[in-house]
Amino acid sequence: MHCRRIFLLAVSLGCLGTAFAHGGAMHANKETRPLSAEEHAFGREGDPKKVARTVRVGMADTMRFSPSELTIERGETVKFVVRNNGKVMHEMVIGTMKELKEHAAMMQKHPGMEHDEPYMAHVQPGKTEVIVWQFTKAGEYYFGCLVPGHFEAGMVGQIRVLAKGDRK
Ligand SMILES: [Cu+2]
Repeated sequence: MHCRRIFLLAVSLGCLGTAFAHGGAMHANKETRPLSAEEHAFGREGDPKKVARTVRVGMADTMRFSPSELTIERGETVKFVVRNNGKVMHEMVIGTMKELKEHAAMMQKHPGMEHDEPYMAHVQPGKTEVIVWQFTKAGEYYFGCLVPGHFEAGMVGQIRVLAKGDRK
């Protein structure tokens, strides 16, 4: 259902032409539009004014994120500064493993598909993008690169969200 919504979004954006291609002009939108109030299993879009932590994430053509394991406290608003150190396009998409798997499968089927959501960053080689996300629920979540083939090659990391007091 989630993926279907993204797909419909992609189709409608497709009509606007290529200016909205992957990682392009949509980011201007992202900065000026109001915060999304949409609740996901893994939280909601974070308010840039309430960032509690900044986490730098690197992406490489070895199909790895670094770091690939993150521990976050429930309620924290995290600013991810995502840098692509490679020579090909990479993405960071936050989600549950089920969502990421479904979405990766869809990206394989429709490689040119355009998608953008507050929990994604599409990063051109040598560039840096930002995601601000608030993790409202404790649990095990993931972040993956959904450029076709990358997730399947192991380009995935884990985010553990701990309830206060859980940290060992
Ligand atoms: Cu990638």
